[in-house]
Amino acid sequence: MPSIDVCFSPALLPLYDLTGKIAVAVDVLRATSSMVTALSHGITHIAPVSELEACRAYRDQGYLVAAERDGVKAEGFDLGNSPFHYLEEDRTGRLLAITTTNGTQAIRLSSGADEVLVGAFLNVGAVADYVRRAGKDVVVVCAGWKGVFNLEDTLFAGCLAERLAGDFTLNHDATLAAYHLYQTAKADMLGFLSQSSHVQRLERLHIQKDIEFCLQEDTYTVVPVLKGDFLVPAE
Ligand code: 3SL
Repeated sequence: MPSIDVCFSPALLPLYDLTGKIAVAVDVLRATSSMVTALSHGITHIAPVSELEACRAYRDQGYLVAAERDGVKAEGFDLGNSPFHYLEEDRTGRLLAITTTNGTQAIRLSSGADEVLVGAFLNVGAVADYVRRAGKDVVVVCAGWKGVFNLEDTLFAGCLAERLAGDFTLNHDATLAAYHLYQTAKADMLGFLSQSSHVQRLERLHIQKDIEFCLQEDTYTVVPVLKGDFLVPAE
């Protein structure tokens, strides 16, 4: 039976062997939630980029360019990092390049895996179906915050573990911790996360509606998969 493991921060990735495995990169608040929303609302592909300048350079090729640092839209970009950028305006047929503080780094740093998927609560059921069909070991790569643990990505890992229980073994300590945390939190995730550092950071920036949106499960069925430098919807 394949297993699901959890890497609590990209800084811990050197301790994980991703060979032959599927990495599910997650940054619930808000990078991977925004990407899932973008691909569900007409963006055709996404370039996840680590550096601001490299991201901005995509504009010359006709891309929308999005950038966030410390929760705030970076100067000189079209968009920041809110899922509502793709809900409140029609972006059909556009290409997107995006760089964020943690999420895009987690995706790039997962590239040693056989496949890199992008997960969020918004598409957790679709991700579960995809990896169940693939039948390979899974590592959830939590984006965390600047190298350290965060609660919201860990809750996603626990939620995915719950969806996969019975078909995947959960017997890694990190997975068991995430699973049990999710059991405690799932009835009221917003309440559970209310004292967490990134929720407080986003609330200081008055982004409450993004938090509530990103904590919804199974809104979308798209599974973004990294093909070369680009995230595209899985077939
Ligand atoms: O760290 C990241 O990649 C972002 O998702 C952070 S924020 O939610 O846009 O502040």
